[in-house]
Amino acid sequence: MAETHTAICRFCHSFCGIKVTVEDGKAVKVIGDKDNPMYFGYTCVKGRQLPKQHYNPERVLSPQKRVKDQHQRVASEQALDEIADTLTELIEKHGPRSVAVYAATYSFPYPAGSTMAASFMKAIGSPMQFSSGSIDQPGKPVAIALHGRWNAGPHAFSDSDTWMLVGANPVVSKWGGIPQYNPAKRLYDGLKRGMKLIVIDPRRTECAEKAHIHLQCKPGEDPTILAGIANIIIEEELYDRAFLESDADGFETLKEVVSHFTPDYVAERADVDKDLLVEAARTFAQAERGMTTAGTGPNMAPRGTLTEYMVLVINTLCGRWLREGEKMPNPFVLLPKRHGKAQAEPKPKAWGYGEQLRVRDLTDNAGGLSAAALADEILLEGEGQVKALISVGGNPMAAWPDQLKTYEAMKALDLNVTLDIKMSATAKLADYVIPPKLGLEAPAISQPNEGIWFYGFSTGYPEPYAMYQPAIVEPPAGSDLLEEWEFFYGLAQRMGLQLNFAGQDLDMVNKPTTDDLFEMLCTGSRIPLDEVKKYPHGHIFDDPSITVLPKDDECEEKLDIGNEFMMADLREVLAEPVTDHAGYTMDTTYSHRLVSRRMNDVYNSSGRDIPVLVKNHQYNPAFMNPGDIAALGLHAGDVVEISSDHASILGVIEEASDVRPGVISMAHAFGDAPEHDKQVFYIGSNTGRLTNVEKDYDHRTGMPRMSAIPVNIKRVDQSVAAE
Ligand SMILES: Nc1nc2c(c(=O)[nH]1)N[C@H]1C(S)=C(S)[C@@H](COP(=O)(O)OP(=O)(O)OC[C@H]3O[C@@H](n4cnc5c(=O)[nH]c(N)nc54)[C@H](O)[C@@H]3O)O[C@H]1N2
Ligand SMILES: Nc1nc2c(c(=O)[nH]1)N[C@H]1C(S)=C(S)[C@@H](COP(=O)(O)OP(=O)(O)OC[C@H]3O[C@@H](n4cnc5c(=O)[nH]c(N)nc54)[C@H](O)[C@@H]3O)O[C@H]1N2
Ligand code: SF4
Ligand SMILES: [Mo]
Repeated sequence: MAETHTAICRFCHSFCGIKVTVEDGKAVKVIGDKDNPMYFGYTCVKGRQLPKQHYNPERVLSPQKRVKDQHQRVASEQALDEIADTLTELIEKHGPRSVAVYAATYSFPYPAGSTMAASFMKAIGSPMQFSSGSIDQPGKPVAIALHGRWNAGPHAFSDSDTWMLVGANPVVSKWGGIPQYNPAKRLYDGLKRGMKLIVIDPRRTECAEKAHIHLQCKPGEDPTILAGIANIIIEEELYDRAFLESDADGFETLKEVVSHFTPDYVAERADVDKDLLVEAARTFAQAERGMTTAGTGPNMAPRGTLTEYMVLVINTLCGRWLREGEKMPNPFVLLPKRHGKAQAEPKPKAWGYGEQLRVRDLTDNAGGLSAAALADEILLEGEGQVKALISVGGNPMAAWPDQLKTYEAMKALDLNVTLDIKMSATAKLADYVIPPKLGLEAPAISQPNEGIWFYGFSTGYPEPYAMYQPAIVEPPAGSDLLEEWEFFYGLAQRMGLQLNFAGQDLDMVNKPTTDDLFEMLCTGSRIPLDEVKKYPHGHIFDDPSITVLPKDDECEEKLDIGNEFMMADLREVLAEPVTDHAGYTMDTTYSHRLVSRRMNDVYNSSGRDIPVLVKNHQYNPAFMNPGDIAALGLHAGDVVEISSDHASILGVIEEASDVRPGVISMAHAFGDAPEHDKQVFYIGSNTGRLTNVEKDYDHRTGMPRMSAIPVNIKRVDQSVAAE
């Protein structure tokens, strides 16, 4: 018999409200839930494949242990016993720092898992906690630490009359500025209202198509462009003088430094039309409301922190922060009530604290310990060497920069454990693969999408929305699955550890349920979880009485738009020769710049085992401008070698008139270990291999150059892709 349940899609971080048809205990169909007040019935092609994901023949349904290069089924109890023993031994011999956790993409939708992983690490005393956020946009939190956070938050998208997207494509990625909850509809509504969208991107993206102004710039020149925009705003006195006087420091310093970024200089350096640049600055600054936000593109190009800082500077110049008496767009639901004040918060330390990594003088920082240094930490012998790695919902072999180094690191580990649903490129090298329950098999809460408020600015639900979902189907018969939190709890039990979860000591004898843990995560929430559970379609728990409070009398804190480190970085940019196409190293021996991008049908390395999602592309094409392809004597479908100064990968050429000349646009997280390179038409290739983690990296966050990578392209004998 068929029944319908509402649920939260956890294929991606967007958490769409969906309706799932369940027949004979199995999910058979997913559609959008029109009664959901946040998503209005939206789903994407990935979400509609949840049944295929859950019942994928390739899905790992019981723990796997590697015995002489073969993986064998092992009972979860036994896997936990053995892993706990090995960890105990390693900690006794090498200390707790020898154990590292990498909590990645699929930690986000499972907050009990990520919190339990952190509790476990605390209990063993290891500071080596890494997340994929550190190879994503670590410059965001670091820039906020330097500039300061406006306690009440930014202008909302819903009543803005302009928005500027810098290297983000939210319509596809559900990230980067437009609230990621049916962003296409939100953008459509905004444009209909008259919103002026500005996009800065070397590609004419789905968002750029809709933009009032598109600056199709050279990649890697975002600090230059944003400094140029700040300069125009200052020169033309388009800034919010009153706000700057009351709430910002550093105006005169900023003014002096950006004065060198004249429209002529920026136009030449970033190769954008000068008049269009000036129009972009005016359009943004002359509007009443709206933010500038940046995505992964410029964050992965050199100087991501500086880009994020200049984004904040432009917003502050224009006073785009909520003021006293305005309605708080989202005072939170499943988190304690947020009653913002119209003031800057005290600035936390941005870097130089906490754990010191053994390479590149990196420390803990507001963006977290750098996962780009984790392979080094595994390979570098000596005191403190990382011997055990637990990856939670991540795929280092697909996603870490410098894949060949990562490959060596994965093999060098004494204990390599991954919690994954499939035999990923990382799982194939792991000692243990622990498969978890999937999204429809375990309860869910929307709380993580509230929590990302603290990660960036202008992220998270634009209204106080929340939803809970119980488990709606049983895992496949005969499977032996652990939720992510159960894995860490099971280890702790065996290792005799007392875990503290979200501030409370856990009962280490009587195992809690996922719902118990959710209750703990929601302690002190503005709306009790039980209340949220009453609304199967999700609900907006509005309270118009929650308005922005006035500034505290004693508050002297200000936003800093002339931070000394960032101004020094801008001066460094100025000192570079204009002929440099993309950042640090003046090098004209490379003809192209490879830039990052997302593809709609897959999610990082996920989705490639689901036929409908790879019907267009099993691989990640090397998208290039048709003019460039012709100039190089190439044709669509040709296999080429793409070489950086660090490594080479194969690519399959595809024509894309939306890509700027001089640029190759290619998605990440494809490919596998080097012995599979020839299968480029089936598995694509790994762009991460082109990155050198030791060069052109951000000295505060460790973020290496993962976009705007100088490369050369060479046609190769097509038989290299023979298999
Ligand atoms: N060159 C280059 N490198 C990049 C990027 C880039 O643009 N260019 N982007 C970076 C960014 S932004 C990020 S966030 C990282 C991503 O880095 P990672 O998170 O390390 O990579 P993913 O491919 O998302 O890995 C997710 C893994 O989780 C598994 N999985 C799927 N569903 C579940 C589940 O329900 N539970 C569990 N436990 N596992 C599940 C998938 O099978 C997959 O193996 O990559 C970064 N690397
Ligand atoms: N369908 C789908 N959705 C996803 C993902 C996915 O793999 N597939 N991944 C998820 C993840 S992990 C994340 S972090 C988010 C990221 O979300 P976004 O940041 O929106 O990611 P992209 O869509 O890649 O958009 C980045 C844009 O930056 C541009 N770009 C590249 N280099 C530069 C540069 O130097 N300067 C400028 N100005 N632009 C540049 C690219 O052309 C691209 O259009 O998306 C998430 N959503
Ligand atoms: S955007 Fe697609 S994959 Fe992401 S939550 Fe929504 S339906 Fe699921
Ligand atoms: Mo990401």
